[in-house]
Amino acid sequence: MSSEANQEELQNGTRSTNKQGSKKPPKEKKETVPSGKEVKKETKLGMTVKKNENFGDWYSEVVVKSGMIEYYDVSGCYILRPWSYAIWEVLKDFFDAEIKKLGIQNSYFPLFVSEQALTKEKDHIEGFAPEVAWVTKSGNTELEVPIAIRPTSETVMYPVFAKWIRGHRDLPLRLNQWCNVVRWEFKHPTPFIRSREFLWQEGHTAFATKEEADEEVKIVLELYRKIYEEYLAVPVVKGIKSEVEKFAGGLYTTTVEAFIPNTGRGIQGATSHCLGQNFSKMFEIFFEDDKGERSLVWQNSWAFTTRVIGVMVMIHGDDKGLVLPPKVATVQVVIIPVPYKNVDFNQMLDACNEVSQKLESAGLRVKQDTRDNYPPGWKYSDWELKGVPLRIEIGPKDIENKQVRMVRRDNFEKEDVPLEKVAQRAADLLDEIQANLFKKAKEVRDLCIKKVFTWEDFIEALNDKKMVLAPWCDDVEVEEDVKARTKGDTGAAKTLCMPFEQPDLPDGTVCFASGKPAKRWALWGRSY
Ligand code: 86X
Repeated sequence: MSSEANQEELQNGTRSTNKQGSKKPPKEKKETVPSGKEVKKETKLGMTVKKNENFGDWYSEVVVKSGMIEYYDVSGCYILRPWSYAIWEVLKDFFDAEIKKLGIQNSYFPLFVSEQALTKEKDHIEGFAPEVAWVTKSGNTELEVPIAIRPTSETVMYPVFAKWIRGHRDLPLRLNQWCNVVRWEFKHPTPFIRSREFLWQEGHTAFATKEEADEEVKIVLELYRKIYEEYLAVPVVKGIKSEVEKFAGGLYTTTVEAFIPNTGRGIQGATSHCLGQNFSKMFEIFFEDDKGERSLVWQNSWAFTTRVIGVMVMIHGDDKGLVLPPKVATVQVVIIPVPYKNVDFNQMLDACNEVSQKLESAGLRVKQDTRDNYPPGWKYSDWELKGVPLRIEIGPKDIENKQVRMVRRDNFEKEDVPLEKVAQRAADLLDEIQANLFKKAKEVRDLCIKKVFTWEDFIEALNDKKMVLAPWCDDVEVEEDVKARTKGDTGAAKTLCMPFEQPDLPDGTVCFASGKPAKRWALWGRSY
């Protein structure tokens, strides 16, 4: 992977050799120089791995070289650099404004959980216990009692819910927090997709009635769909999790499921749970209704995490690097002057400034790359690597003709646009790029859903790296059985969800796995 030195160079623009245009630059390798010291050779700046040839390496390379991620010396932890953190901020701003409209308030609860609180609710914690990280020392002194770091905040928040909720006037109680959580995963870590520390929002709400809770679950899930489809241009399937796959502590779990065609794996995008009264029983969260009767509250919880960024990278990235949907791109348009030998560079800069101002006035996020120590071609590759949706080139001919050249990152189409139309055309092109990225991703995704009725066809589709939509009896034992029968080195198949949008299920249709009467269609697949 890229050396630290190179990342620094990308940032500071200090490199002057090794143009990206050169066909076969040296791969990173250690060399012994006469002094006997090992010297790390410069790593190539552009992408060296092809998405379809080695997807895992391609992903690692693209998140680092685009400037999204820096590696860190604690396994499973990554530095989110401005190039990725800004995407998180766009999504955060959107979601935060939406939940505030719903009457949900932000708050902040502590990072640490006492052992007593964490283990109060044993069934919920049981399977997760190995993932909990503990603080056991301060300096060299053992703590009297170890303190856990939150893997999720139910056990932090619900004891105080019990304290705050007395009567029906205290309801609904609807809180959210933006924070980090730590889960000491042992599966292979992947930036954004599976990390030991990640950022999320977690919403925790309490209602007097199940109907209110049900309603909120749906509304929040729709916000998650919008994050994926309208911001990240990633198609998702909305649905409900099976008994096996739902959050065990809750009543039911709804989900948005994405799919990564290169690996043939589904990936849980975000979840919105109705917890029912399970947690209110355990944490004794009662309220007195208007008739003076004591009842348990109905609760929900819901979250989306920095994983969304990884899904977006996997879906849209290509052999040249990152491809950012305009709605989340920090820089939507990059302007690059294309000077020729005898041309006054200041005149070029004036032209760039003029275009930049037009675009900024139209509300677009613009960057001028006027570094004079890189040739234009090098800059093109650099911004392609970083995924900027639209490039504007301005050369002497363009200035003469009162026009600019626009080049799309999604399909590399070029067009010349008259100066007086730049703002409108750039805005329109960004909309087209956003729409096109979603359309292309959805076409590919739709081709990855195979509808089957029999076990043979199910296995065939699965081995063909597809998701499988199959009529199912919805029995827990049958899902466990399918898992057991598909267990291999690529991982077992499970239900991703039962889509809300269900195809017709004619009377007499039987389950693909058990032959029992089918109750509904379920979407199956291998998954992350
Ligand atoms: C499940 C459930 C739920 C609030 C959400 O999905 C939305 C936001 N929480 C989270 N879950 C755990 O409960 C859990 C608990 C422990 Cl102790 C752990 F180490 C890991 C966990 N992972 C997931």
